[in-house]
This record gives sequence, structure tokens and C-alpha cells, in this order.
Amino acid sequence: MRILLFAVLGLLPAIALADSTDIQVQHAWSRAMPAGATGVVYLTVTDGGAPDTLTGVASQVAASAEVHETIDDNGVMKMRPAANLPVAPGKPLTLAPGGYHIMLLGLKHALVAGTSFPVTLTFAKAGAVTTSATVQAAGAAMPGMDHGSMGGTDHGNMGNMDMHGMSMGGSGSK
Ligand SMILES: [Cu+2]
Repeated sequence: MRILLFAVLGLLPAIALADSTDIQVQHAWSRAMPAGATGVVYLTVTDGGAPDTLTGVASQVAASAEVHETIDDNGVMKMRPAANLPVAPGKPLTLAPGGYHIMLLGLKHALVAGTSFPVTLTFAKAGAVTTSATVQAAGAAMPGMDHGSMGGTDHGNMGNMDMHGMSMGGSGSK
């Protein structure tokens, strides 16, 4: 009986480990934007533990924040809210120009190139994970990657912000 008890206790740490998540949020960056405008954040989430789900985002620099997905609707780039994005070991979740992104609605102050600000991602299992997003110059493509041809598809300038408003209208946005 005593031997059995020790055996059970010995298993507990292993069970706790297998059930935990090891979420890493990396390479978060944003673009310079004036106060009151709509900002954007791109980043990569990797998971070294159990599969998890990104359930929400927030930042103190904006009135609210949402995860969006950019879709190609017959050649017209549109955005729609994306909820509950999965992340798992070997399957990183990438938010990048032309795809998923975090939308910062109602910037409380200007995002200035060269500065950084905190962004908090909430996961179903890992809970809140806060990272620091570095502000790049307005119109910047992904640092270190050739995304030049995608520069017109997201939030780099006023015209694209207008597109955002149009695409969100009538889709039940708050
Ligand atoms: Cu968006």
C-alpha cells in the first residue's frame, strides 16, 4: 500500500507538466500611427506544451483590440474578426501582413516609430501573456522579410484604414 502511494505521488509532477502550456509570443511589431487612428500589431506565437487557443487581445494604448483576418474576396482584400485561433507545438500562429493581425481600435496616443508598447494576449490554458510590440515606421513591411508586394493590403495608410471601415460595416461590428 505504501509503495502504491509513493508511485502515485511520483506521477503528479509529470501530469502537471504534460497539462501545462509553454506559450511564447515573439517578434511583435506595429506601425507608427497618430492618436485616435487604428493601429495594427503583428507577431508570432509558438507553443512548446499542450495545444492552446488564443481567445483575446488587449493593449493599454487602445480603447479596444481585436484579432482580425484579412481575406481575399474575389480580389478585394477585406477584414473580419477572427476568434479562438489555435496554436500547437510545431504549428506556430503567425500574425503577419496579409493575414491575421491584431487591430488596435481608438489609439489613446500616437504610436511613435522606435518606441514600444505592451500587448496582452489571452489563451484558454496559458492565460494572459504580455509581450512588447516595437513600432516601425509607417508603411513598414515585415522586418527582415520580403512582403513588399503585400504592402497595399492592410493598414499602412489612410486609404487602407478606409477599407477597414467599409469591410467591417454591416458585419455586426460594435
Ligand atoms: Cu483589421
